[in-house]
Amino acid sequence: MQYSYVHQKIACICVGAPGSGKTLLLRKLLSSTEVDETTSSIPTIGTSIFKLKLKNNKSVMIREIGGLIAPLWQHYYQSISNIIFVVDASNLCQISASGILLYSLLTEPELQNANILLVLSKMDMSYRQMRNEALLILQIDKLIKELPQKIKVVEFNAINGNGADKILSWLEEKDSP
Ligand SMILES: Nc1nc2c(ncn2[C@@H]2O[C@H](COP(=O)(O)OP(=O)(O)O)[C@@H](O)[C@H]2O)c(=O)[nH]1
Ligand SMILES: [Mg+2]
Repeated sequence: MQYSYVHQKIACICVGAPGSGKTLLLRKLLSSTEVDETTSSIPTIGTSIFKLKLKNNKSVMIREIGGLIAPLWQHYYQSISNIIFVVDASNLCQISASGILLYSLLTEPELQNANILLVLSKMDMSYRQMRNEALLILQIDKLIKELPQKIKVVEFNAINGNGADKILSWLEEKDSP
């Protein structure tokens, strides 16, 4: 399934458990203006598309796919080379659920050559020990060593936008042919 929008192909998807922070992350990347943190966002049912401006007049289309339709994610994998996987670093109770979603995504035959950006979100509500714990539970070091995909980890705080520059640089790097 190839989706075309304004003559541009979607090459990146943003996935993660419900409430992990995907919509707020993409909204924050979309606009450098402050996002009102008191507005609670509505869980994404289905998918939404974000067009982000990159350097050199380039742009990238990113499809957010809600965690509530995780069983349907696989229908959106075709021609996807970059995946942003969001994990809520402030909620370790949900981390194993995220792990299951991440592992099943990483074993998809269509995604063996994909670049994965693992975003630890809500870093304003997390702390170093929790972040380390999250990476340990997900066994990220092992995944990086043993899997064919290139996996990069970044931390993100939607309240002050810390980490947005790293995510944009990753998108710029992966977008260039
Ligand atoms: N404190 C804090 N809250 C966040 C952050 N990112 C998301 N949230 C909140 O977490 C909830 C779920 O976020 P949302 O982006 O809708 O998650 P999605 O279901 O993955 O799209 C919302 O109430 C957001 O305001 C963050 O970095 N810090
Ligand atoms: Mg959402």
